[in-house]
Amino acid sequence: MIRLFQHHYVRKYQELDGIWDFQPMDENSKVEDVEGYDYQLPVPGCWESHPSFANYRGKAVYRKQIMIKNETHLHLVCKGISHTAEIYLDGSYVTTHYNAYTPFSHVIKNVKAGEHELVIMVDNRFTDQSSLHIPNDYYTYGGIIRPVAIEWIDNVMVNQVKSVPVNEGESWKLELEVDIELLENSSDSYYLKGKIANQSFATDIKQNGKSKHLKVTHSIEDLDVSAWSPDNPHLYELELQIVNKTNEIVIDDYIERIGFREITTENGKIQVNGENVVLQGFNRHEDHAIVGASFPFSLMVKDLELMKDIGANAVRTSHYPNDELFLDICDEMGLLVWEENHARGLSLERMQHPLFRKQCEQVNREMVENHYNHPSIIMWGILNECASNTEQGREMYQEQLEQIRTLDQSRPLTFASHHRAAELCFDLVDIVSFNLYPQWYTDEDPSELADQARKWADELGGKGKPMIMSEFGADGLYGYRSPTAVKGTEERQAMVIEANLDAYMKKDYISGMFIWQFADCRVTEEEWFMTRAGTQNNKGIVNSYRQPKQTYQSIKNKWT
Ligand code: ADA
Repeated sequence: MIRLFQHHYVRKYQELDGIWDFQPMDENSKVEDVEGYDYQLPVPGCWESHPSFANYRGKAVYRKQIMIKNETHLHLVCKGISHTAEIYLDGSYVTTHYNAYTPFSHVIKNVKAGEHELVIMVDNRFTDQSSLHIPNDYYTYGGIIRPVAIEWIDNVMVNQVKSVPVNEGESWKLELEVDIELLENSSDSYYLKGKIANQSFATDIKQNGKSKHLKVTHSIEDLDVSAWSPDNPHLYELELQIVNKTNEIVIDDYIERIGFREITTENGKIQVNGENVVLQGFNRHEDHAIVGASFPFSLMVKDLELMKDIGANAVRTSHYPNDELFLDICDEMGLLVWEENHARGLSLERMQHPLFRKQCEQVNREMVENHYNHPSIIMWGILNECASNTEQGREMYQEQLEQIRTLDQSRPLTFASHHRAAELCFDLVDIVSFNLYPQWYTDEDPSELADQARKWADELGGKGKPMIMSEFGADGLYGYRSPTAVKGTEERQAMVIEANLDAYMKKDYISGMFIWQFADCRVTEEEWFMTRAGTQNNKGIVNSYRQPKQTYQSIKNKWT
């Protein structure tokens, strides 16, 4: 399932969920060298779910036959392939994409009627071409982990939509920026027709010389709509159509769901529609013992239902952009989302990887452009625990924050820091966030440490800005119970989390707290097995099958 609602009524599309042919490949071989396909694997899915590939790190090919009834331009939409994809149609190279966690698409022009062979080569190795997927405290799975779809496109398509809701007192305004792509030169002219709530509009699409991308901006005023909020997450369907002026035929359409809300950070607090909110939630990896990083809809809902049951109102997509379906559910359930770009714990040396800047630029762009319209996303985060304590690191933080600000001026920005007094980048963001683990990695008192963190924030460029405790928690090995409450027991985990929550929930200057972490997750064996019992990060409040640990109930008692 690609979205939670019908994304097109006019544009024909087909999701390619199903069984694909699969074959692992030798490191040095090429797609054309593959002689036969011995396996069949589900798409979407991680190859680790198959008994023969539970631990496979390498290259592999997926193959699917597709049927095209009439010649068309084919828009191939991939929501996430882990971590590098090389795509071929009928043996011809189409495109390459790096990064497991961002969607991408590609138009293949003039695909003839008949049967075609779609082949996707997938690589999850940690090579020198990868600056963000490295051995880490989470697992880089392999495979086509999120849905793939093909769409039939005429000569013009809606490529992207950016919508910004603006509160005008009695009513709302929706500012739209629509990117339209012309695939062929044609003498036809078009207009854009739209509909939302009680309003319809039509506006000209001005062609400008040879440009293939046309921007249409339009404001829809006086919208009589109910605001989106965590308690009442009202959503409205925005329907856009491209119409041929000569014959009034609708050539393409695009449906998006809009929630009317504004996010601000004033007086040291975070507001949703002017009302202060305190975020209480979880850091969540897209990881599950059975499905790895490839979540079916029902398991996404399950995670969010568990979070709501505990009394959470927020989730941080640590440490990468999530599947859009998850965001659709958050929109519908009223969860507040901190969506984060992809990076965890990169030293300055790692940030100086020759491809780091380029690969981050791409993740940031693909994250913001594709997820722009989700009302649930209330802030963007970047570069978790990287080298924001160095001058060279600061330059890269600045560059990325500026990039995101250019793409989106409607949301506050943050990053999670563990550098304490050595932090150099708090002046660059709207919200300051601390990853500190009192009572776990240190013996510090959570209340005193929070006060100290507020002082660091104030002294280091974060004065007057909202502050979030973005990570705290403790290991709790599921089922390990002991009256000694030694580190690693469920008892100890519950004590640590309680002590942290008791401190943070009393502090007026804390605008959010995110427990590390929602569920246990697999970590990469290389470099991590020695510090992670069972090659897992065991700080989940539920285990990797979502069975609750002791701490579940104690958090729930505090949050509900
Ligand atoms: C860090 C990091 C997390 C995780 C955590 C831990 O703060 O951001 O990804 O590794 O520590 O469990 O130690």
